[in-house]
Amino acid sequence: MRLPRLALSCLLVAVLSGCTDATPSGERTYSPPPGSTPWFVSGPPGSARPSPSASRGGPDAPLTQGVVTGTFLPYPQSTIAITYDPKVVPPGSTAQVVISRTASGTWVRLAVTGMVPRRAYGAHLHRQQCTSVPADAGPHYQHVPDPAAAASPPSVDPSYANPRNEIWLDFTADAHGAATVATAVRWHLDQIEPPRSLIVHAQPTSTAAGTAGTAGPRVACMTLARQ
Ligand SMILES: [Cu+2]
Repeated sequence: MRLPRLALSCLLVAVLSGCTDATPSGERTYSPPPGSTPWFVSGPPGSARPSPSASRGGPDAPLTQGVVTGTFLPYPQSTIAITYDPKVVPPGSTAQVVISRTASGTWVRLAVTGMVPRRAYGAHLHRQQCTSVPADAGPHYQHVPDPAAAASPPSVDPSYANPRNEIWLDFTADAHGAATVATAVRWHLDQIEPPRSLIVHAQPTSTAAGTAGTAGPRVACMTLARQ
């Protein structure tokens, strides 16, 4: 299936420009690309609703598509959706990640509630699952790995650390602390080593050479798939 060029470019720049559909109520919504089929690892459609902890199809289910929802709490109150900085990601705030595999690639949506109103955050999919230690989630998930990052992490070369080779989901919370963003890339997630976490950062993501992909401290983490 080929997406209309306009729709695809709209999705590609959604994070930066807020390219959205406006509902009558004025809320912004994002829809999967036409023809894509969301597939719910956590059960049939309708069963994937916000819960105190993230839900998934099973401990070994790779999340190459599906829905994960979580409520951020400090560790060890939650071991799946963890806030590392309660001032920046308040306990009780929520995140939902939807991943759709499409004919042309992968579409990812992040919806959050309960964040600090009007604050700008960085957010990415990372390689490892969350633990009590923010760094344990590892580097960003990259479609084409930055060879230089193997010897000298993290990847800060903008030719690899960019929103076309990684999944970036930066958002700015509205006056109520909510936000919804979406991005699309032209590749599929690895079935064996999918991204295993969403990391929320304290600042928007840099795109400058030498700091590309960095976004300040890791303030929250939600596990998408266990190892
Ligand atoms: Cu990150």
